[in-house]
Amino acid sequence: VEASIPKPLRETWRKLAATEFKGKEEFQREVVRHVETTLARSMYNCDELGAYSGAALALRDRLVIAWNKTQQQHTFVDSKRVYYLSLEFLMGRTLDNAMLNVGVKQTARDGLDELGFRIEDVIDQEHDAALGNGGLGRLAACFLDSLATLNYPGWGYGLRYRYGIFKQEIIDGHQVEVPDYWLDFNPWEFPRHDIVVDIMFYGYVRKQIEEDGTTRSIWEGGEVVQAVAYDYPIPGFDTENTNNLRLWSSRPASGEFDFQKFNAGDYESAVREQQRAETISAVLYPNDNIDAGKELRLKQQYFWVSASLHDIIRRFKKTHRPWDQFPERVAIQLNDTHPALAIVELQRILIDIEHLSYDKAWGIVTRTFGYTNHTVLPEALEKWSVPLMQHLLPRHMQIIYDINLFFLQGVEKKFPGDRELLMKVSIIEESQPQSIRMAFLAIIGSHKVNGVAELHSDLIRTTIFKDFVTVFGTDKFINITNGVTPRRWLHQANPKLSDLISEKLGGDSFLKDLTLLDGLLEHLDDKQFRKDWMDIKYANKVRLAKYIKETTQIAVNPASLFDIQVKRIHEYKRQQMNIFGIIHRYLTLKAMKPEQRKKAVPRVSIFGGKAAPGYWMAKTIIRLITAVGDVVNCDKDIGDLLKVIFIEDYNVSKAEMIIPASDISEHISTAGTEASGTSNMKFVLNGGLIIGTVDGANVEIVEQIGDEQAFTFGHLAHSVPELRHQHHFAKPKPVLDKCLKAVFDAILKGTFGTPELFEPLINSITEGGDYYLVSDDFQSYIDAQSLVDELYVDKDSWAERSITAVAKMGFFSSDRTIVEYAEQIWNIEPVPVPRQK
Ligand code: GL7
Repeated sequence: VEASIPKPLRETWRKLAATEFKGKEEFQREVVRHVETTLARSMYNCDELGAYSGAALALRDRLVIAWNKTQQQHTFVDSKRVYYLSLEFLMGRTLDNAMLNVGVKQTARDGLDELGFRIEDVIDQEHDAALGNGGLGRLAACFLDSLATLNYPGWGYGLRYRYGIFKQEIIDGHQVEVPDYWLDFNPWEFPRHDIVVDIMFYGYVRKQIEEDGTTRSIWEGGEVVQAVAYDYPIPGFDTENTNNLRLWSSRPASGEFDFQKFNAGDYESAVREQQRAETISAVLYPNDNIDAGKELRLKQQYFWVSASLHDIIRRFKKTHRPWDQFPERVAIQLNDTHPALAIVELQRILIDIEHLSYDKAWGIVTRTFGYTNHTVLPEALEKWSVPLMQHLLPRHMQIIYDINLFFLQGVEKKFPGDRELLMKVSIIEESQPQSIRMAFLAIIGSHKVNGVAELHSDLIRTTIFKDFVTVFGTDKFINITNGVTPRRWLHQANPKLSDLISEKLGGDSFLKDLTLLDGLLEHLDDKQFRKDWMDIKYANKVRLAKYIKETTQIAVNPASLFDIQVKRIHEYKRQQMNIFGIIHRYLTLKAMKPEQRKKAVPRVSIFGGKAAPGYWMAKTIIRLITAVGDVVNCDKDIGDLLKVIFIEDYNVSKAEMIIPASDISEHISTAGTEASGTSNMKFVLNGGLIIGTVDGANVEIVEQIGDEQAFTFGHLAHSVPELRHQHHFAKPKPVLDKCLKAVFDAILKGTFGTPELFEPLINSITEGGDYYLVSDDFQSYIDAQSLVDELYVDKDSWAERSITAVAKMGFFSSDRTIVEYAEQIWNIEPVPVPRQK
């Protein structure tokens, strides 16, 4: 408040307030001004990167005005806000999306054109903000877009990693990781050097008796680092509302390095301490659905959670409300268990610093938090060792014990004598050493727990969290099915299709109410419309084919069926089954007579995705894909009938080009393993059909679009445990499916190079219990693929399926998802910012 300008002077400010550029000339003037002054370049020295920088800075000025207004409005209305805590925000590029959201892309296109630049080339200069691994991180980014578009007061809180997810290079068929330093020039971030929070680690806890006789815990003597805020404006689509994403960066508490040490000549150790602090936010852990349990990761979690909570509390305190109103002003969503320490940290602040009673504090905590579970995979469920927690955060360890004790006392009261239940729901696992089950902590500290698709939410209620349903009842465990933002994943990624849909529906309202897509069904029989629809698909395939040619030198025919699987490489996602299927196809084609081959449907199988650097089996899968490509792509018998492509360094901006080009995409995880999947939604929204298992959100997609529009196969989730059991105990081993056996024989014969490379992959199926049930699902997969070939021949009915599918995708907008979170968990209302005339 003391920083605000005195009332009599405010008129002057208002007169001088920054304004938004309105037309082309104003935009151009801003671009040139930024190129010449901010960047100190000129028309003799302005390449595409210069043009990108100028355009980004011009647009950024415009975003900032709306952003400031939004924050002022939210403070003025004093509405309840939601804070989305996520260790990952996989944002991708900003310029194109921001231009479309604020409605200035055409202005910018014309303006840049006259300055000598093609807007597509300018957009292409931007480095992806790749602060995430996969679906979980991209979901957070879609949620930010929907929160802003729907005018909800919602902030994201995360970490400003210096290195995002690594860049993947494929060298001699192997994945090689290269660091992703993305901060060189980043016009989208605003350092807030005035928003700094001290964060402590280690130290000890001391008990102190107060004058009134109560004892207090003092945590002290630890190592302090500083968190500095960096803000990113998040513009909504077709609204003034522009929200904030705040990312924390770490630095030494002193700001500089230790001058005493420096002066004493110990320069190296002074710098080392500085680096130690900076290391906390240096790098994103590159694991998707795998918990590695590293100390630095725990440090990251506490650093981020503590900084965010201090910031949230500071904002709340400005309103001078009593503490019990905190949950009416603040909702905090935990994106997976990564921020679960926030529960403990808020409890600590309330009792140790604000001196609330334990019970009163705990009531506030549990009314504030909601927890989203994103996986049932055992290897992904976070557990922290008790000794590590004790060492790093001694006071938090005490509070976790207290939370557990009071919780277990409540359980014991409700279920007297049930010792087994107590063991099963205890936050502390009696392992060697003991460990903290973070999911249990998150459940106990939240008022709602949600899964991310119907099947997944059912599974968590009946398997991993079933004992908590016994304790808390069913109402606490809800489902909110994931969604994707149609702005980025249709309008931005596939402008031609978006335009055609607008033309048919008489406007672009479907971009804010995706259920309007069902109006397309009226045009289903319109021959010209079908043709236009398929022409756009073809054009998108040409765009991708061109990219493939440029990057791999392999020519693919855009008239072929494009079959795409792009996602993180993981055994449970079963890229190995896809490549085995391709080998089967190859062997089948090779065995045909030339005239028979002519009838085959030409196919391009496209893969993309990163393997976690330490995930050796995933890397072996990549190796096999590239090895098969090397043989198949230059086999003269095969020609255009089959091509196998691995696209290097799959990321958000590549997804925007790849997804609109699919005829078929693969979502073939073992039933019960993929919590939701979100690329399945993106592909269908762009008119591609899916081949998939009865897993994750595939189930609801098929329910919505109709099973004629999808190719499902494989065993169901409820049969999986029994099948695994059979694999484990079967003696003698069951005979392999004969097609799969032929595939393995070909690999072991050396058809794709050194067989030893690939033996572990085969052994995990033939000897290792086939945990992901590749052998059980293979035949059914092959059959589904044959049906794909069969139906693809009739282009007209294919077009009908494609249009029908898109028309029924309205449910999968992340806008619908966010409204459900807002109503069922957060209890927040939209606060629109009045539009500028
Ligand atoms: C994931 C799930 O694996 C994925 O199915 C889901 O779509 C996504 C968003 O809810 O969350 N869980 C997870 O740990 N990661 C995911 O992508 C990394």
